[in-house]
Amino acid sequence: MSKIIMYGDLMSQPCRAVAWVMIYGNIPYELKLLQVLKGETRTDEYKKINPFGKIPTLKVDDDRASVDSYLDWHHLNFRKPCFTYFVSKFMLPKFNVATDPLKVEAEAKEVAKALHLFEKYWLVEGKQPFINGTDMSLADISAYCELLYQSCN
Ligand SMILES: N[C@@H](CCC(=O)N[C@@H](CS)C(=O)NCC(=O)O)C(=O)O
Repeated sequence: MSKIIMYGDLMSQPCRAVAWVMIYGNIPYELKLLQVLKGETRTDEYKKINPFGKIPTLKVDDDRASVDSYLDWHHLNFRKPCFTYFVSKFMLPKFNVATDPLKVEAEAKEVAKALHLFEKYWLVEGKQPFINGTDMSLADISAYCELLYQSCN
């Protein structure tokens, strides 16, 4: 396996967590420093490496990397908007709880945004059928399960 490259800033908690794993695990890695406070995570150049402009980013020579990356992204960026909308649109009305139509409309827009990002980045503009390219994984099924209940009524 080639050396892991980590793009990060050690003032970031998630970056320090990864650095600790490297140190304690004696895993050779190269740190490419990016300073968040100088906006170095927001440049077009860095967004070619991580389109979300976040650190840490790990470059690893491993088939599981895209699955792990997706699952990290999934919970706050895909599941959260899908689940929030599902609760307002389908669950609350079943229990006769009043919902604010404007809020539900805003939540539907968040689902649409998440879907757009999902297709654009994780399915590479829809050019690949699965998140890791060719094989279905937990990442794809996790996304599918969130989408499936969007068609409940
Ligand atoms: N691992 C998570 C969170 C990582 C995170 O929150 N990183 C912060 C630094 S602690 C960051 O990249 N901030 C830069 C920015 O938002 O421009 C992700 O990739 O979404």
